[in-house]
Amino acid sequence: MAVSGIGPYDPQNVFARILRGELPCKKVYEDEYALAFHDIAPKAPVHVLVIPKGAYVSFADFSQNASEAEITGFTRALGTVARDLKLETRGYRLLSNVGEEAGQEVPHFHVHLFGGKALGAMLP
Ligand code: DGP
Repeated sequence: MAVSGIGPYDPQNVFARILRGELPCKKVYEDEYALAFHDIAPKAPVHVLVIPKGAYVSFADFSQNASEAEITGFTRALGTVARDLKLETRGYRLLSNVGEEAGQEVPHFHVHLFGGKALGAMLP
């Protein structure tokens, strides 16, 4: 079920549990600010989720409440993951669902990184 993109952070959400090492993930990148791992149900040949280490429900929360260091560090990590996965030549897509109407399911801010095929026109 989709979640609200704002509101209190649930420390038991699956990405919080992955960050704490309580659940496994196929990690592709980690630094002080971000963790990136393969989506459990990939929608493209490359489908990676990039999440901040801080406790933010959604982009709405992160963009307003994260520190400048966290925002910079996370943004830099996103680009680094795309570069490390060699997606820069052919291109890639970043997407973040925020809240119920966007279909956000996991209430820890995450950016989907898609690539590895022609992705076509962006749909709403
Ligand atoms: P969203 O709808 O934007 O909240 O997307 C959540 C994504 O998270 C969805 O593509 C499936 C993925 N996902 C959910 N649970 C897990 C999990 O336990 N491990 C991994 N790797 N991905 C998960």
